[in-house]
Amino acid sequence: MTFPAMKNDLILRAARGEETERAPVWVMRQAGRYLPEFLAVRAKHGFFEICRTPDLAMEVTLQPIRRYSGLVDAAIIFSDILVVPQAMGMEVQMNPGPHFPDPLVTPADVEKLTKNVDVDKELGYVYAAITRTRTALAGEVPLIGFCGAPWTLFSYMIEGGGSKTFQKCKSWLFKHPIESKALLNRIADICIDFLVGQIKAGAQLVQVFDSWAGELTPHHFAEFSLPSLQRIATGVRSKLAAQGIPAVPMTLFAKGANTSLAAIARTAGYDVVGIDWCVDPADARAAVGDKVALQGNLDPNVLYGGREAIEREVKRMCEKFRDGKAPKAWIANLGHGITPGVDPEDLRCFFECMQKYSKA
Ligand code: 1CP
Repeated sequence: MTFPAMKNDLILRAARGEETERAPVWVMRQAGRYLPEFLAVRAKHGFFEICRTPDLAMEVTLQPIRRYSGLVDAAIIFSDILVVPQAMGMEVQMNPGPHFPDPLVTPADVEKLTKNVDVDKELGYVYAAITRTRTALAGEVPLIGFCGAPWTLFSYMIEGGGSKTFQKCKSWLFKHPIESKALLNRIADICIDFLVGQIKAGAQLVQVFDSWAGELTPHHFAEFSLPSLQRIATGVRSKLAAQGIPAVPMTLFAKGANTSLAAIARTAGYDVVGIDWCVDPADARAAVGDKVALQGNLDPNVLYGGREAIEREVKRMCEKFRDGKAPKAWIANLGHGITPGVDPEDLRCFFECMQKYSKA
């Protein structure tokens, strides 16, 4: 497949560890609920209908790129991490949060999952959206593909939706560790094929979201999440190599796993490590060393603090990431997804402040 030449590859250079003339910036969940133009599309279409209709997914992916043209350095394909459990045969509704009518209750329920999932067939609609969107982007910014981490997907598949306590999925880890690990690996294998398919379709960087990593003790993170994250990084790279396809940078965002950053950088095998706002960028850099780029980490709630606060906090963040002698490969972002109530013009202020303060 050939695509238009890139006019802005800042994020790809930073992801490969290069210090860039200014920090590239994008925002997790940038295509979504805080944007009136997204809500207008959403009023007419179901959530998964948008995901499954390449033209709609493309339109929503491009919305923040159009609105913030010249200020944002990457697009992320519109989809959801929960398309993987769907591909494995589970029903997922969005009303308004994710709901699984028939979650996995005991390890025997794993039998209900589809055996030998044909990932390319089940999720080919994501690939179609990626190819179309990358073409429409015309090289303006790179396109990011993504999937959920096995631990985070495991939690949804067992809890049946979002959770505050994670009681059900954690009791699996204690009572059924062997079956849990088998399921985590099974999810990882789907993620590998899914990410390889996204890369073949045109994704130029891929991110794995382990949104609930911070719910685990560091030793449980090391035992149950990290091995499946490593499996994904290794599996994607070896499958690409076997097919003669050039590798793309891989990002891991393990939210809340701040005491595991050193282990992540040492063993997980990702090029970029995302961090949330609860860790100081200088401490994160000390933990990860000089082999990876960092991504993050403004508290998303700063976007509710008014423009003076936004400017002050962006300036502080830029100083922290670009301070001292440490390597400075850095992709600016929030420390988690942008939330529905943010005024899009306040997000513009965030992007403008980044232009002002992030020059090397
Ligand atoms: O009705 C609606 O419009 C639903 C809102 C919505 C949107 C806009 C959901 C439901 N998902 C999305 C899109 C989405 N989800 C993207 C699109 C690309 C982007 O702009 O970034 C991405 C990357 C995701 C990833 C995602 N989904 C994560 C990982 C990132 C994170 O924020 O931690 C998670 C945990 C989900 C599950 C999910 N899907 C939707 C919601 C509301 C949730 C979270 C629910 C919960 O708190 O458990």
